[in-house]
Amino acid sequence: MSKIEEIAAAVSAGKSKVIGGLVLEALDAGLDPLEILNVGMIGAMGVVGERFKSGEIFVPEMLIAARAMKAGVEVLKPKLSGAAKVGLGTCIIGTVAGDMHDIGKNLVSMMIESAGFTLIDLGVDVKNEAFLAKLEATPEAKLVALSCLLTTTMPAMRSAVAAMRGAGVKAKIIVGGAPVTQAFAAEIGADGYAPDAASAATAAKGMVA
Ligand code: B1M
Repeated sequence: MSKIEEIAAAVSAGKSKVIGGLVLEALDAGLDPLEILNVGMIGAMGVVGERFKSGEIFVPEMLIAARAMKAGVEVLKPKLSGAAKVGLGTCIIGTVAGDMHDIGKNLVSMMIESAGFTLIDLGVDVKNEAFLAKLEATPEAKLVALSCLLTTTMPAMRSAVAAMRGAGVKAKIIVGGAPVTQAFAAEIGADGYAPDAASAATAAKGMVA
């Protein structure tokens, strides 16, 4: 079994205690941190999702796999995030109301922060009122980043963008997450969309330039 396969197996089996060591071994062996993340960890979460969909595993197993992924990302973090050279302004990020998924959002946070933004992370299940209150308290914010992982919370994303537009928020809005598409982003009036964390950082930089 290759090191990447070992990492993927540990993530999908939810082995939080061993994942850090495996990631370190993979880094020591010269493997690319992005390959470890994309193929080893994100790939494994895809498999976990498929197993859940087919009824092979249930929510607790998804949860322990998520914990293992988070433990692995912690070890990988220093290798993925570079030191920001410029201050691009403040970005407020959150997963929309009703949605508890945060692994993708956390990766986006990490990449946006290392691109040079000051990050305010409101966490998961963020209600429109919480976004608006933080925007009011942070009028200098240049960007709002919204994540959603469920088709059932896509309406909450639409509602969040509408609430911000209704309140006259000046900050640009970028959206993303597994069910979100460029077409949906345009339809709900977001300023930007990105399919993954690395392109979210690139898009974010372009949006405030
Ligand atoms: Co959930 N879940 N889950 N889950 N979960 C999915 C999303 C699902 C696809 C699984 C499946 O059925 N195949 C499915 C959604 C189906 C759908 O909507 N069509 C699903 C379901 C149904 C549910 C529940 C409803 C299950 C239940 O209770 N019956 C429930 C909902 C809870 C809620 O939110 N209200 C639920 C719960 C959970 C857990 C809590 C157990 C756990 C989350 C733990 C956590 O996040 N702390 C969990 C997990 C782990 C998953 C899967 C297996 C993995 C998600 C993940 O972290 N992926 C997922 C299946 C899958 O993704 N294939 C699944 C890795 C992560 C890096 O990817 O988040 O997509 P992702 O982020 C990507 C991109 O999307 C993008 O960048 C990242 C990559 O670089 N991105 C952005 C994300 N946000 C962005 C923002 C941007 C730009 C890009 O700009 C701002």
